[in-house]
Amino acid sequence: MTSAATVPTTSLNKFEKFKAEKDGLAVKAEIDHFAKIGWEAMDETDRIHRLKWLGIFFRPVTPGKFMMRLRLPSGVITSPQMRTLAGIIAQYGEDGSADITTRQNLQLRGIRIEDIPDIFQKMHQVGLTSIQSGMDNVRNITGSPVAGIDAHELMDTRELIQQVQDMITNHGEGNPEFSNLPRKFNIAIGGCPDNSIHAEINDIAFVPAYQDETKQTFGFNVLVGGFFSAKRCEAAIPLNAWVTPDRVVEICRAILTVYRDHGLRANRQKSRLMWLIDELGLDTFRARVQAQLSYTLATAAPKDEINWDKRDHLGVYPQKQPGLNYVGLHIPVGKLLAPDMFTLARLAEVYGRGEMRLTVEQNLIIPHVPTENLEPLLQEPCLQKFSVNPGALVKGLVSCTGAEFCNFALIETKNRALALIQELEAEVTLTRPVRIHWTGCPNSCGQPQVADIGLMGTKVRKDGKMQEGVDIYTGGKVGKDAHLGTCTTPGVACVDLKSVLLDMLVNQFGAIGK
Ligand code: SRM
Ligand code: SF4
Repeated sequence: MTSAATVPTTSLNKFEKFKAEKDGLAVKAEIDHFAKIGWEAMDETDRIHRLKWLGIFFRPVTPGKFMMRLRLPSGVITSPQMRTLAGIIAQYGEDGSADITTRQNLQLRGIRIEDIPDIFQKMHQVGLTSIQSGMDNVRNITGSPVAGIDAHELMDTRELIQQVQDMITNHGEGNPEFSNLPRKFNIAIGGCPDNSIHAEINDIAFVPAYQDETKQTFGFNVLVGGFFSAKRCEAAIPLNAWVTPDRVVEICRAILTVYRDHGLRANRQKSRLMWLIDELGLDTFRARVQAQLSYTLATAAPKDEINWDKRDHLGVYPQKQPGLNYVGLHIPVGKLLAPDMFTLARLAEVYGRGEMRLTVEQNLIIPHVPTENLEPLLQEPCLQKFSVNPGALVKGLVSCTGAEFCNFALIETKNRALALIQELEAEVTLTRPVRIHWTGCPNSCGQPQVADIGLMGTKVRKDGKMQEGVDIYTGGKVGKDAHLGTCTTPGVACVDLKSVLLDMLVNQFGAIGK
Protein backbone atom coordinates (compact mmCIF):
# COMPACT_ATOMS: atom_id res chain seq x y z
CA MET A 1 0.00 0.00 0.00
CA THR A 2 1.38 3.44 -0.82
CA SER A 3 1.80 6.13 1.76
CA ALA A 4 -0.55 8.27 -0.33
CA ALA A 5 -3.27 5.98 0.92
CA THR A 6 -2.09 5.94 4.53
CA VAL A 7 -1.36 9.66 5.10
CA PRO A 8 -4.53 11.57 6.15
CA THR A 9 -5.81 13.41 3.08
CA THR A 10 -5.89 16.73 4.94
CA SER A 11 -2.06 16.78 5.05
CA LEU A 12 -1.65 15.99 1.37
CA ASN A 13 -0.68 18.61 -1.19
CA LYS A 14 -3.02 19.24 -4.12
CA PHE A 15 -1.09 16.86 -6.38
CA GLU A 16 -1.41 14.03 -3.87
CA LYS A 17 -5.12 14.75 -3.58
CA PHE A 18 -5.80 14.47 -7.29
CA LYS A 19 -3.63 11.35 -7.53
CA ALA A 20 -5.57 9.78 -4.67
CA GLU A 21 -8.84 10.61 -6.45
CA LYS A 22 -7.78 9.03 -9.75
CA ASP A 23 -4.46 7.46 -10.69
CA GLY A 24 -2.61 9.20 -13.49
CA LEU A 25 -2.46 6.05 -15.56
CA ALA A 26 -6.27 5.84 -15.61
CA VAL A 27 -6.32 8.28 -18.55
CA LYS A 28 -4.78 5.59 -20.75
CA ALA A 29 -8.23 4.02 -21.10
CA GLU A 30 -9.81 7.40 -21.94
CA ILE A 31 -7.53 8.55 -24.72
CA ASP A 32 -9.97 7.72 -27.53
CA HIS A 33 -12.63 9.70 -25.69
CA PHE A 34 -10.30 12.71 -25.26
CA ALA A 35 -9.46 12.54 -28.96
CA LYS A 36 -13.19 12.75 -29.76
CA ILE A 37 -14.13 15.57 -27.38
CA GLY A 38 -10.97 17.70 -27.94
CA TRP A 39 -8.72 19.34 -25.37
CA GLU A 40 -11.04 22.24 -24.53
CA ALA A 41 -13.75 19.91 -23.25
CA MET A 42 -11.44 17.75 -21.14
CA ASP A 43 -11.41 17.81 -17.38
CA GLU A 44 -8.67 20.29 -16.47
CA THR A 45 -6.74 17.97 -14.14
CA ASP A 46 -6.77 15.22 -16.76
CA ARG A 47 -5.55 17.66 -19.41
CA ILE A 48 -2.87 19.52 -17.42
CA HIS A 49 -1.63 16.79 -15.12
CA ARG A 50 -2.80 13.20 -15.71
CA LEU A 51 -1.94 13.17 -19.43
CA LYS A 52 1.70 13.47 -18.33
CA TRP A 53 1.47 9.86 -17.14
CA LEU A 54 1.19 9.01 -20.84
CA GLY A 55 4.03 11.40 -21.68
CA ILE A 56 1.64 14.01 -23.09
CA PHE A 57 2.20 17.56 -21.87
CA PHE A 58 -0.36 20.34 -22.29
CA ARG A 59 1.61 23.49 -23.14
CA PRO A 60 -0.08 26.63 -21.77
CA VAL A 61 2.24 28.67 -24.03
CA THR A 62 0.78 26.95 -27.13
CA PRO A 63 -2.66 25.66 -26.05
CA GLY A 64 -3.89 22.72 -28.10
CA LYS A 65 -0.38 21.92 -29.34
CA PHE A 66 0.89 19.27 -26.96
CA MET A 67 4.43 18.07 -26.30
CA MET A 68 5.10 14.33 -26.19
CA ARG A 69 8.05 13.01 -24.17
CA LEU A 70 9.26 9.56 -25.13
CA ARG A 71 11.26 6.96 -23.28
CA LEU A 72 14.47 5.94 -25.04
CA PRO A 73 16.44 3.78 -22.60
CA SER A 74 20.20 4.44 -23.01
CA GLY A 75 19.25 6.94 -25.74
CA VAL A 76 19.08 4.23 -28.39
CA ILE A 77 16.78 4.82 -31.37
CA THR A 78 16.52 2.97 -34.69
CA SER A 79 16.02 4.46 -38.15
CA PRO A 80 12.43 3.14 -38.45
CA GLN A 81 11.65 4.65 -35.04
CA MET A 82 13.20 8.01 -35.96
CA ARG A 83 11.31 7.98 -39.26
CA THR A 84 8.03 7.24 -37.47
CA LEU A 85 8.57 10.19 -35.13
CA ALA A 86 9.57 12.42 -38.06
CA GLY A 87 6.35 11.43 -39.83
CA ILE A 88 4.34 12.33 -36.73
CA ILE A 89 5.71 15.87 -36.45
CA ALA A 90 5.79 16.38 -40.23
CA GLN A 91 1.99 16.46 -40.28
CA TYR A 92 2.03 19.60 -38.12
CA GLY A 93 4.00 21.77 -40.55
CA GLU A 94 5.68 24.68 -38.77
CA ASP A 95 4.31 23.59 -35.39
CA GLY A 96 6.05 20.21 -35.58
CA SER A 97 9.54 19.88 -34.14
CA ALA A 98 11.55 17.71 -31.78
CA ASP A 99 14.19 18.22 -29.13
CA ILE A 100 16.89 15.92 -27.84
CA THR A 101 16.70 16.28 -24.07
CA THR A 102 19.23 16.35 -21.26
CA ARG A 103 18.18 12.77 -20.43
CA GLN A 104 19.25 11.47 -23.89
CA ASN A 105 15.62 11.34 -24.93
CA LEU A 106 13.30 12.94 -27.49
CA GLN A 107 10.34 15.26 -27.09
CA LEU A 108 7.95 15.97 -29.96
CA ARG A 109 6.04 19.22 -30.39
CA GLY A 110 2.86 20.35 -32.06
CA ILE A 111 0.92 17.18 -31.21
CA ARG A 112 -2.91 17.44 -31.42
CA ILE A 113 -5.02 15.46 -29.00
CA GLU A 114 -7.26 14.09 -31.79
CA ASP A 115 -4.24 12.35 -33.33
CA ILE A 116 -2.94 10.67 -30.19
CA PRO A 117 -4.67 7.26 -30.61
CA ASP A 118 -3.18 7.02 -34.10
CA ILE A 119 0.23 8.25 -32.89
CA PHE A 120 0.27 5.67 -30.09
CA GLN A 121 -0.54 2.94 -32.58
CA LYS A 122 2.27 4.01 -34.88
CA MET A 123 4.71 4.19 -31.97
CA HIS A 124 3.63 0.78 -30.71
CA GLN A 125 4.32 -0.73 -34.14
CA VAL A 126 7.96 0.34 -33.93
CA GLY A 127 8.39 -0.48 -30.23
CA LEU A 128 8.28 3.07 -28.84
CA THR A 129 6.52 4.24 -25.71
CA SER A 130 6.04 7.54 -23.91
CA ILE A 131 4.47 5.95 -20.83
CA GLN A 132 5.19 7.36 -17.37
CA SER A 133 7.72 9.88 -18.69
CA GLY A 134 6.33 12.86 -16.80
CA MET A 135 5.03 13.88 -13.35
CA ASP A 136 5.52 11.52 -10.41
CA ASN A 137 7.22 8.76 -12.35
CA VAL A 138 10.68 7.51 -13.16
CA ARG A 139 12.17 9.48 -16.07
CA ASN A 140 14.10 8.10 -19.04
CA ILE A 141 16.86 5.85 -17.71
CA THR A 142 20.23 7.05 -18.93
CA GLY A 143 23.31 5.05 -19.79
CA SER A 144 26.50 5.37 -21.77
CA PRO A 145 25.59 6.54 -25.28
CA VAL A 146 28.32 4.27 -26.64
CA ALA A 147 27.34 1.17 -24.68
CA GLY A 148 28.23 -1.97 -26.60
CA ILE A 149 30.55 -0.19 -29.01
CA ASP A 150 33.06 1.46 -26.67
CA ALA A 151 36.41 -0.31 -26.46
CA HIS A 152 36.90 1.14 -23.00
CA GLU A 153 33.59 0.20 -21.41
CA LEU A 154 33.45 -2.10 -18.42
CA MET A 155 29.97 -3.33 -19.20
CA ASP A 156 27.42 -2.95 -21.98
CA THR A 157 24.50 -1.74 -19.84
CA ARG A 158 21.82 -1.49 -22.55
CA GLU A 159 19.99 -4.70 -21.71
CA LEU A 160 20.09 -3.93 -17.99
CA ILE A 161 18.64 -0.47 -18.52
CA GLN A 162 15.89 -1.95 -20.68
CA GLN A 163 15.11 -4.45 -17.90
CA VAL A 164 14.84 -1.67 -15.31
CA GLN A 165 12.51 0.28 -17.63
CA ASP A 166 10.42 -2.85 -18.26
CA MET A 167 10.09 -3.45 -14.51
CA ILE A 168 9.03 0.15 -13.86
CA THR A 169 6.66 0.51 -16.82
CA ASN A 170 5.41 -3.07 -17.18
CA HIS A 171 7.10 -3.41 -20.58
CA GLY A 172 5.79 -0.02 -21.69
CA GLU A 173 2.14 -0.84 -20.93
CA GLY A 174 2.03 1.22 -17.72
CA ASN A 175 2.61 -0.03 -14.19
CA PRO A 176 0.29 1.17 -11.38
CA GLU A 177 2.78 -0.20 -8.87
CA PHE A 178 5.10 2.74 -9.57
CA SER A 179 2.76 5.36 -10.99
CA ASN A 180 2.23 7.21 -7.73
CA LEU A 181 5.65 8.17 -6.41
CA PRO A 182 5.88 11.25 -4.17
CA ARG A 183 7.71 13.12 -6.97
CA LYS A 184 9.75 12.62 -10.14
CA PHE A 185 12.64 10.14 -10.00
CA ASN A 186 15.84 9.76 -12.03
CA ILE A 187 17.89 6.60 -12.56
CA ALA A 188 21.21 6.26 -14.42
CA ILE A 189 23.37 3.20 -14.99
CA GLY A 190 26.92 3.70 -16.21
CA GLY A 191 29.17 0.96 -17.55
CA CYS A 192 31.85 3.36 -18.81
CA PRO A 193 34.92 4.96 -17.21
CA ASP A 194 33.93 8.59 -17.88
CA ASN A 195 30.71 9.03 -15.96
CA SER A 196 28.84 9.89 -19.15
CA ILE A 197 25.58 9.57 -17.22
CA HIS A 198 26.16 12.43 -14.72
CA ALA A 199 25.82 9.89 -11.88
CA GLU A 200 25.97 12.69 -9.33
CA ILE A 201 22.63 14.21 -10.37
CA ASN A 202 20.40 11.13 -10.25
CA ASP A 203 18.14 9.80 -7.51
CA ILE A 204 19.77 6.40 -8.06
CA ALA A 205 23.04 6.01 -9.95
CA PHE A 206 25.01 2.86 -10.58
CA VAL A 207 28.72 3.48 -11.11
CA PRO A 208 31.06 0.71 -12.26
CA ALA A 209 33.20 -0.81 -9.49
CA TYR A 210 35.02 -4.10 -8.91
CA GLN A 211 34.37 -5.71 -5.55
CA ASP A 212 37.92 -6.93 -5.20
CA GLU A 213 41.33 -5.43 -5.90
CA THR A 214 42.14 -8.13 -8.45
CA LYS A 215 39.16 -6.90 -10.51
CA GLN A 216 37.56 -10.32 -10.80
CA THR A 217 34.00 -9.45 -9.82
CA PHE A 218 32.33 -6.61 -11.66
CA GLY A 219 29.41 -4.68 -10.29
CA PHE A 220 28.24 -1.21 -9.36
CA ASN A 221 28.49 1.06 -6.36
CA VAL A 222 25.11 2.58 -5.66
CA LEU A 223 24.66 6.33 -5.19
CA VAL A 224 21.38 7.84 -4.05
CA GLY A 225 19.57 11.12 -3.63
CA GLY A 226 21.15 13.36 -6.30
CA PHE A 227 18.73 15.98 -7.58
CA PHE A 228 18.13 19.57 -8.62
CA SER A 229 15.13 21.61 -7.70
CA ALA A 230 14.37 25.29 -7.30
CA LYS A 231 14.65 24.92 -3.54
CA ARG A 232 17.68 22.67 -3.19
CA CYS A 233 20.36 20.92 -5.27
CA GLU A 234 22.33 17.97 -3.98
CA ALA A 235 24.89 15.60 -5.43
CA ALA A 236 24.11 11.91 -4.94
CA ILE A 237 25.69 10.24 -1.90
CA PRO A 238 26.97 6.66 -1.52
CA LEU A 239 24.41 4.18 -0.19
CA ASN A 240 27.40 2.11 0.90
CA ALA A 241 26.17 -0.72 -1.28
CA TRP A 242 27.70 -2.70 -4.13
CA VAL A 243 25.61 -4.93 -6.39
CA THR A 244 26.31 -7.29 -9.25
CA PRO A 245 24.55 -6.44 -12.54
CA ASP A 246 21.94 -9.20 -12.03
CA ARG A 247 20.81 -7.48 -8.82
CA VAL A 248 20.31 -4.01 -10.29
CA VAL A 249 16.64 -4.49 -11.17
CA GLU A 250 15.82 -5.79 -7.70
CA ILE A 251 17.56 -2.94 -5.86
CA CYS A 252 15.87 -0.37 -8.10
CA ARG A 253 12.55 -1.96 -7.20
CA ALA A 254 13.50 -1.95 -3.49
CA ILE A 255 14.53 1.73 -3.43
CA LEU A 256 11.43 2.75 -5.40
CA THR A 257 9.24 0.78 -3.00
CA VAL A 258 10.77 2.48 0.05
CA TYR A 259 10.43 5.87 -1.64
CA ARG A 260 6.85 5.20 -2.69
CA ASP A 261 5.78 3.98 0.73
CA HIS A 262 7.74 6.35 2.96
CA GLY A 263 8.58 9.36 0.78
CA LEU A 264 7.35 12.73 2.02
CA ARG A 265 4.10 13.76 0.42
CA ALA A 266 2.93 16.78 2.41
CA ASN A 267 5.19 19.47 0.92
CA ARG A 268 5.97 18.98 -2.77
CA GLN A 269 9.12 21.08 -2.43
CA LYS A 270 10.46 18.43 -0.04
CA SER A 271 9.41 15.24 -1.76
CA ARG A 272 12.48 14.13 -3.68
CA LEU A 273 14.37 11.08 -2.42
CA MET A 274 17.14 13.04 -0.65
CA TRP A 275 14.59 14.63 1.68
CA LEU A 276 13.50 11.13 2.76
CA ILE A 277 17.12 10.08 3.27
CA ASP A 278 17.60 13.18 5.46
CA GLU A 279 14.47 12.39 7.42
CA LEU A 280 15.33 8.74 8.06
CA GLY A 281 19.12 8.99 8.19
CA LEU A 282 21.21 7.09 5.63
CA ASP A 283 21.58 3.97 7.81
CA THR A 284 17.85 3.61 8.41
CA PHE A 285 17.14 4.27 4.75
CA ARG A 286 19.65 1.57 3.78
CA ALA A 287 18.09 -0.83 6.30
CA ARG A 288 14.65 -0.22 4.77
CA VAL A 289 16.04 -0.94 1.32
CA GLN A 290 17.73 -4.06 2.67
CA ALA A 291 14.40 -5.23 4.14
CA GLN A 292 12.95 -5.28 0.61
CA LEU A 293 15.72 -7.43 -0.82
CA SER A 294 16.10 -11.20 -1.16
CA TYR A 295 19.88 -10.92 -0.65
CA THR A 296 22.19 -9.22 1.82
CA LEU A 297 23.62 -5.98 0.47
CA ALA A 298 27.39 -5.91 0.18
CA THR A 299 29.12 -2.77 1.34
CA ALA A 300 30.42 -0.41 -1.35
CA ALA A 301 33.62 -1.30 -3.18
CA PRO A 302 36.39 0.99 -1.90
CA LYS A 303 37.13 2.37 -5.36
CA ASP A 304 34.98 2.90 -8.41
CA GLU A 305 36.10 2.76 -12.03
CA ILE A 306 35.31 6.33 -13.02
CA ASN A 307 38.81 7.31 -13.98
CA TRP A 308 38.32 9.51 -17.00
CA ASP A 309 37.22 12.97 -17.89
CA LYS A 310 33.84 13.01 -19.58
CA ARG A 311 33.96 12.47 -23.33
CA ASP A 312 31.73 14.46 -25.66
CA HIS A 313 31.67 11.72 -28.35
CA LEU A 314 31.68 14.33 -31.14
CA GLY A 315 33.76 13.29 -34.15
CA VAL A 316 34.84 9.89 -35.47
CA TYR A 317 35.96 7.10 -33.12
CA PRO A 318 36.87 3.45 -33.71
CA GLN A 319 34.50 0.99 -32.08
CA LYS A 320 35.51 -2.07 -30.15
CA GLN A 321 34.31 -4.02 -33.19
CA PRO A 322 37.26 -3.94 -35.65
CA GLY A 323 36.56 -1.99 -38.83
CA LEU A 324 33.57 -0.14 -37.38
CA ASN A 325 33.35 3.42 -36.11
CA TYR A 326 30.92 5.69 -34.37
CA VAL A 327 30.37 9.23 -35.58
CA GLY A 328 29.15 11.87 -33.14
CA LEU A 329 27.17 14.72 -34.69
CA HIS A 330 26.61 18.03 -32.97
CA ILE A 331 22.91 18.94 -32.92
CA PRO A 332 22.78 22.61 -31.91
CA VAL A 333 20.81 22.80 -28.62
CA GLY A 334 19.18 19.46 -29.55
CA LYS A 335 16.69 21.01 -31.98
CA LEU A 336 15.45 18.78 -34.82
CA LEU A 337 12.88 19.30 -37.57
CA ALA A 338 11.12 16.51 -39.46
CA PRO A 339 13.40 16.70 -42.53
CA ASP A 340 16.47 16.48 -40.24
CA MET A 341 15.08 13.37 -38.61
CA PHE A 342 14.28 11.70 -41.96
CA THR A 343 17.82 12.51 -43.10
CA LEU A 344 19.49 11.22 -39.94
CA ALA A 345 17.45 8.00 -40.15
CA ARG A 346 18.64 7.59 -43.75
CA LEU A 347 22.29 8.28 -42.93
CA ALA A 348 22.21 5.71 -40.13
CA GLU A 349 20.75 3.16 -42.52
CA VAL A 350 22.95 3.89 -45.54
CA TYR A 351 26.27 4.24 -43.71
CA GLY A 352 25.65 2.35 -40.44
CA ARG A 353 23.20 -0.31 -39.34
CA GLY A 354 20.08 1.80 -38.93
CA GLU A 355 20.72 2.79 -35.34
CA MET A 356 21.39 6.08 -33.56
CA ARG A 357 22.29 7.07 -30.03
CA LEU A 358 21.37 10.29 -28.20
CA THR A 359 23.54 11.94 -25.57
CA VAL A 360 22.76 13.95 -22.43
CA GLU A 361 24.52 16.85 -24.19
CA GLN A 362 21.61 16.79 -26.68
CA ASN A 363 23.73 15.38 -29.52
CA LEU A 364 23.44 12.29 -31.75
CA ILE A 365 25.78 9.43 -32.59
CA ILE A 366 25.65 7.18 -35.66
CA PRO A 367 27.30 3.89 -34.71
CA HIS A 368 28.48 0.89 -36.76
CA VAL A 369 29.96 2.87 -39.66
CA PRO A 370 32.47 0.73 -41.60
CA THR A 371 35.71 2.61 -42.21
CA GLU A 372 35.08 2.68 -45.98
CA ASN A 373 31.76 4.47 -45.35
CA LEU A 374 33.29 7.26 -43.28
CA GLU A 375 34.33 9.53 -46.11
CA PRO A 376 30.99 9.50 -47.95
CA LEU A 377 29.15 10.00 -44.65
CA LEU A 378 31.33 12.98 -43.76
CA GLN A 379 30.62 14.48 -47.20
CA GLU A 380 26.82 14.40 -46.68
CA PRO A 381 25.36 17.97 -46.83
CA CYS A 382 23.52 17.36 -43.53
CA LEU A 383 26.86 17.35 -41.74
CA GLN A 384 27.22 21.04 -42.54
CA LYS A 385 24.35 21.61 -40.12
CA PHE A 386 25.20 18.77 -37.73
CA SER A 387 28.96 19.05 -37.56
CA VAL A 388 31.43 16.39 -36.39
CA ASN A 389 33.87 19.17 -35.58
CA PRO A 390 32.00 22.11 -34.07
CA GLY A 391 33.64 25.14 -32.47
CA ALA A 392 35.08 24.96 -28.95
CA LEU A 393 32.15 26.86 -27.47
CA VAL A 394 29.18 25.61 -29.44
CA LYS A 395 30.20 21.97 -28.95
CA GLY A 396 29.61 22.21 -25.21
CA LEU A 397 26.38 24.19 -25.46
CA VAL A 398 23.33 22.67 -23.75
CA SER A 399 19.99 24.37 -23.26
CA CYS A 400 16.65 23.58 -21.70
CA THR A 401 13.41 24.40 -23.51
CA GLY A 402 12.89 27.89 -22.10
CA ALA A 403 10.14 30.42 -22.79
CA GLU A 404 9.33 29.26 -26.31
CA PHE A 405 7.32 26.32 -24.92
CA CYS A 406 7.77 26.13 -21.15
CA ASN A 407 5.53 28.16 -18.89
CA PHE A 408 7.98 27.96 -15.97
CA ALA A 409 10.59 29.82 -17.98
CA LEU A 410 11.78 33.22 -16.83
CA ILE A 411 13.73 33.75 -20.06
CA GLU A 412 14.06 32.62 -23.66
CA THR A 413 16.91 30.09 -23.83
CA LYS A 414 17.59 28.00 -26.95
CA ASN A 415 17.50 30.70 -29.65
CA ARG A 416 19.31 33.19 -27.45
CA ALA A 417 21.94 30.60 -26.49
CA LEU A 418 22.67 29.82 -30.14
CA ALA A 419 22.80 33.45 -31.25
CA LEU A 420 25.11 34.43 -28.40
CA ILE A 421 27.46 31.48 -28.83
CA GLN A 422 27.92 32.40 -32.49
CA GLU A 423 28.83 35.95 -31.51
CA LEU A 424 31.29 34.68 -28.89
CA GLU A 425 32.88 32.16 -31.28
CA ALA A 426 33.39 35.04 -33.73
CA GLU A 427 35.29 37.09 -31.16
CA VAL A 428 37.52 34.64 -29.29
CA THR A 429 39.69 31.61 -29.90
CA LEU A 430 39.82 28.84 -27.31
CA THR A 431 42.33 26.07 -26.94
CA ARG A 432 39.91 23.86 -25.04
CA PRO A 433 36.14 23.48 -25.02
CA VAL A 434 34.09 25.40 -22.49
CA ARG A 435 30.76 23.82 -21.59
CA ILE A 436 28.00 26.43 -21.29
CA HIS A 437 24.58 25.25 -20.04
CA TRP A 438 21.45 27.42 -20.16
CA THR A 439 18.39 26.79 -18.06
CA GLY A 440 15.30 28.98 -18.15
CA CYS A 441 14.42 28.85 -14.46
CA PRO A 442 15.65 27.42 -11.15
CA ASN A 443 14.19 23.97 -11.94
CA SER A 444 17.55 23.38 -13.65
CA CYS A 445 16.48 21.10 -16.51
CA GLY A 446 19.50 22.42 -18.44
CA GLN A 447 21.80 21.42 -15.54
CA PRO A 448 23.74 24.69 -15.07
CA GLN A 449 25.37 23.17 -11.98
CA VAL A 450 27.34 20.65 -14.08
CA ALA A 451 28.63 23.25 -16.55
CA ASP A 452 31.89 25.19 -16.76
CA ILE A 453 29.59 28.19 -17.07
CA GLY A 454 25.95 27.69 -16.10
CA LEU A 455 23.31 30.30 -16.90
CA MET A 456 20.05 30.18 -14.97
CA GLY A 457 17.18 32.39 -16.08
CA THR A 458 15.98 35.07 -13.70
CA LYS A 459 14.48 38.55 -13.77
CA VAL A 460 16.71 41.53 -13.06
CA ARG A 461 16.08 45.22 -12.58
CA LYS A 462 18.05 47.42 -14.95
CA ASP A 463 17.48 51.05 -15.84
CA GLY A 464 14.39 50.99 -13.63
CA LYS A 465 12.79 48.12 -15.57
CA MET A 466 12.49 44.39 -14.91
CA GLN A 467 14.10 42.40 -17.69
CA GLU A 468 15.45 38.98 -18.58
CA GLY A 469 18.68 38.02 -16.89
CA VAL A 470 20.73 35.11 -15.60
CA ASP A 471 22.44 33.93 -12.46
CA ILE A 472 25.88 32.65 -13.46
CA TYR A 473 27.11 29.33 -12.07
CA THR A 474 30.73 28.20 -12.15
CA GLY A 475 32.80 25.36 -10.78
CA GLY A 476 30.79 22.46 -12.16
CA LYS A 477 32.94 19.42 -12.89
CA VAL A 478 31.84 16.33 -14.79
CA GLY A 479 33.41 12.91 -15.32
CA LYS A 480 35.89 11.78 -12.65
CA ASP A 481 35.51 13.56 -9.31
CA ALA A 482 32.37 15.29 -10.52
CA HIS A 483 31.01 18.04 -8.35
CA LEU A 484 28.34 20.67 -8.65
CA GLY A 485 28.95 24.29 -9.49
CA THR A 486 27.36 27.13 -7.57
CA CYS A 487 26.06 30.58 -8.31
CA THR A 488 29.02 32.94 -8.37
CA THR A 489 27.57 35.97 -10.18
CA PRO A 490 23.87 36.58 -9.63
CA GLY A 491 21.56 38.83 -11.60
CA VAL A 492 23.29 39.67 -14.92
CA ALA A 493 20.91 41.26 -17.43
CA CYS A 494 20.87 39.31 -20.71
CA VAL A 495 21.72 42.50 -22.58
CA ASP A 496 25.00 42.64 -20.63
CA LEU A 497 25.74 38.95 -20.86
CA LYS A 498 27.98 38.97 -23.91
CA SER A 499 30.56 41.27 -22.35
CA VAL A 500 30.43 39.38 -19.02
CA LEU A 501 30.98 36.04 -20.79
CA LEU A 502 33.78 37.42 -22.96
CA ASP A 503 35.49 38.62 -19.83
CA MET A 504 35.07 35.22 -18.14
CA LEU A 505 36.29 33.34 -21.21
CA VAL A 506 39.44 35.46 -21.42
CA ASN A 507 40.24 35.62 -17.72
CA GLN A 508 39.10 32.20 -16.51
CA PHE A 509 39.26 29.92 -19.56
CA GLY A 510 42.28 31.21 -21.48
CA ALA A 511 40.39 32.59 -24.47
CA ILE A 512 42.28 34.91 -26.81
CA GLY A 513 40.55 37.73 -28.65
CA LYS A 514 40.53 37.39 -32.48
FE1 SRM B 1 12.80 19.21 -16.40
C1 SRM B 1 9.82 20.25 -15.14
C2 SRM B 1 11.82 19.98 -19.49
C3 SRM B 1 15.40 17.44 -17.59
C4 SRM B 1 14.20 19.27 -13.28
N1 SRM B 1 11.08 19.92 -17.18
C5 SRM B 1 9.95 20.26 -16.50
C6 SRM B 1 8.80 20.56 -17.45
C7 SRM B 1 8.01 19.30 -17.62
C8 SRM B 1 7.90 21.68 -16.92
C9 SRM B 1 6.69 21.92 -17.77
O1 SRM B 1 5.67 21.26 -17.58
O2 SRM B 1 6.77 22.76 -18.66
C10 SRM B 1 9.61 20.97 -18.71
C11 SRM B 1 8.95 20.72 -20.03
C12 SRM B 1 9.26 21.85 -20.98
C13 SRM B 1 9.09 21.48 -22.40
O3 SRM B 1 8.05 21.83 -23.01
O4 SRM B 1 10.01 20.89 -22.97
C14 SRM B 1 10.91 20.23 -18.47
N2 SRM B 1 13.41 18.69 -18.20
C15 SRM B 1 12.95 19.21 -19.36
C16 SRM B 1 13.84 18.83 -20.53
C17 SRM B 1 13.08 18.65 -21.84
C18 SRM B 1 14.94 19.89 -20.69
C19 SRM B 1 15.66 19.82 -22.00
O5 SRM B 1 15.48 20.74 -22.80
O6 SRM B 1 16.38 18.85 -22.24
C20 SRM B 1 14.48 17.56 -19.95
C21 SRM B 1 13.67 16.32 -20.23
C22 SRM B 1 14.37 15.07 -19.75
C23 SRM B 1 13.64 13.81 -20.14
O7 SRM B 1 13.82 13.38 -21.28
O8 SRM B 1 12.92 13.27 -19.30
C24 SRM B 1 14.44 17.88 -18.47
N3 SRM B 1 14.45 18.41 -15.57
C25 SRM B 1 15.46 17.81 -16.26
C26 SRM B 1 16.61 17.67 -15.42
C27 SRM B 1 17.98 17.15 -15.85
C28 SRM B 1 18.22 15.70 -15.62
O9 SRM B 1 17.30 14.91 -15.37
O10 SRM B 1 19.39 15.36 -15.69
C29 SRM B 1 16.26 18.20 -14.18
C30 SRM B 1 17.17 18.34 -12.94
C31 SRM B 1 17.49 17.01 -12.34
C32 SRM B 1 16.45 16.52 -11.38
O11 SRM B 1 15.29 16.38 -11.75
O12 SRM B 1 16.81 16.24 -10.24
C33 SRM B 1 14.91 18.66 -14.30
N4 SRM B 1 12.10 19.64 -14.52
C34 SRM B 1 12.86 19.67 -13.39
C35 SRM B 1 12.07 20.17 -12.31
C36 SRM B 1 12.53 20.35 -10.82
C37 SRM B 1 12.27 19.07 -10.08
C38 SRM B 1 12.13 19.25 -8.60
O13 SRM B 1 12.38 18.26 -7.87
O14 SRM B 1 11.71 20.32 -8.14
C39 SRM B 1 10.81 20.47 -12.84
C40 SRM B 1 9.59 21.04 -12.10
C41 SRM B 1 8.77 19.99 -11.42
O15 SRM B 1 8.98 18.78 -11.60
O16 SRM B 1 7.90 20.40 -10.68
C42 SRM B 1 10.87 20.12 -14.23
FE1 SF4 C 1 11.17 24.93 -18.24
FE2 SF4 C 1 12.59 25.80 -16.20
FE3 SF4 C 1 12.87 23.29 -17.04
FE4 SF4 C 1 13.81 25.24 -18.55
S1 SF4 C 1 14.51 24.76 -16.47
S2 SF4 C 1 12.54 23.51 -19.26
S3 SF4 C 1 12.34 26.85 -18.18
S4 SF4 C 1 11.06 24.13 -16.13
